Amino acid sequence: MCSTCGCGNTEELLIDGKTAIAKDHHHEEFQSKVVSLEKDILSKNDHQAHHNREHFDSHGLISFNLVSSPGSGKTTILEKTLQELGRENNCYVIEGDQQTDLDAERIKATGTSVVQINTGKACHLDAEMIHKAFHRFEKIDPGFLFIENVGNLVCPALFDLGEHSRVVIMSVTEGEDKPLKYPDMFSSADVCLINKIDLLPYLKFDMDIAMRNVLRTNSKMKFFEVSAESGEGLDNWIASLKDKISEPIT
Ligand SMILES: Nc1nc2c(ncn2[C@@H]2O[C@H](COP(=O)(O)OP(=O)(O)O)[C@@H](O)[C@H]2O)c(=O)[nH]1
Ligand SMILES: [Mg+2]
Repeated sequence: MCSTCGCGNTEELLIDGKTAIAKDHHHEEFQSKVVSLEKDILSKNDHQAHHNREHFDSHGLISFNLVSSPGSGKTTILEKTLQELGRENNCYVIEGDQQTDLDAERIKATGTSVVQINTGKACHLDAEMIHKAFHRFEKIDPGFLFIENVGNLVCPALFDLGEHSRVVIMSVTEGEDKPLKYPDMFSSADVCLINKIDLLPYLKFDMDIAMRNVLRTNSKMKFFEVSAESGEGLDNWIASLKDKISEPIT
């Protein structure tokens, strides 16, 4: 169970394909306490996220929250993106993982300023963690801030970090059905990178079905088909980032 958002508290049983929820008195009382606690946590988070966004704006930073299941390629995409984007732009990265600074080390190797957050038992980053991490950068100039969230398609959907854009990454090895199974993550994002397209010849993955499934949760989603391994498609993604520098921050 997640120690922060209490996400393990909802009990739904699937019996013969139908959802059955235990309805005894104690359960309902417990559920209403959980709901009010969650509302409290989320409204505090939204308040802090609003503050973070103002802070990023005042520093001239465009911020991205990268979310995905573990292993979809968030760090590899970031490494490749920073190698190109970092040539002419200031880039900053906040790394989120339950344990280790392995990803921060990978980002540091690209020459980018990076701060690692270890969330311990928690399965997502929240706005307060980002606020504290942001103050650990020695110097901030206008440019790009990338936040790599904890690998998890569930809880990070609930927590606004103050980002300007939420980027969900799904890789072709995960199957086309993930947007249907984890709709909150896809409906809360505005950009979807479909990664590992170099592996398509070896898989049954159907790109049209995958995109249709994403669009069912979010009809406005903007797609990039990429391979962080071969570099295919990354130029379009990076060009879209460069375009943002000339757009007013919304
Ligand atoms: N074939 C292939 N492997 C990839 C690609 N992107 C990432 N990987 C591999 O997938 C694994 C997980 O990548 P990583 O970036 O650490 O994922 P994260 O957990 O989302 O940060 C690593 O072994 C990467 O080398 C890709 O485009 N194609
Ligand atoms: Mg990673």
